[in-house]
Amino acid sequence: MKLYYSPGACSLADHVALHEAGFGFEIERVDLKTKLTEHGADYRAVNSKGYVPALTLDSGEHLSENVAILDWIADQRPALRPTGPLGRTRLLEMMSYISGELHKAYGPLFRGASDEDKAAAKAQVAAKLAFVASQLKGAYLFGSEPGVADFFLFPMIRWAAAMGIDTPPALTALQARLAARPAVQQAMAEEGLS
Ligand SMILES: N[C@@H](CCC(=O)N[C@@H](CS)C(=O)NCC(=O)O)C(=O)O
Repeated sequence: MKLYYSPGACSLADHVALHEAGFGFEIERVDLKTKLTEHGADYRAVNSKGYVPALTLDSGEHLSENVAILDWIADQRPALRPTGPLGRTRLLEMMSYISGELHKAYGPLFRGASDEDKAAAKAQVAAKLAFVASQLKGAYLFGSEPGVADFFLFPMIRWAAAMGIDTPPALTALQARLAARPAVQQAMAEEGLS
């Protein structure tokens, strides 16, 4: 199995999740500007959308989209998702929000947007982080143990801190708890972030 990533990008969520799940896997860095991997291969042959993450399974099939990859990991390791009859549905509900609303709201902050547009984007991100914080069911999103939805949040809370965006204390605390976990530290070290 191989994860294609860019240091500190949203692919960090999948990197953490794979370590938390206890999988053995390789990683290959992608240059998001040239779309070449660290071995000089054309990343578009793996993911024609050109963005990270992508996960190549042992079968040779490629998965893309954080929601799909994280859901697949949780399917292999159900301890990483909420329980109960609506457990998977609640997980997809939260991860769809993180992907389609929170992640998307960062868009102008990663592009050459005007100062006005960047300020508006920061306010949008802060509001969406506040909504996510209001959904915590304990120390983590779905209770006292972390799961794939928390790992999805991890890079986004890091970006908020780096960009000086207001982050609810509950999410800052969640981030600190995740950062102390060996799987997170391993993923960070492998991406050259620590
Ligand atoms: N919907 C995609 C979005 C992935 C995405 O936006 N990845 C960013 C890094 S966080 C990227 O690779 N951007 C480079 C590009 O779009 O060219 C997902 O959730 O997997």
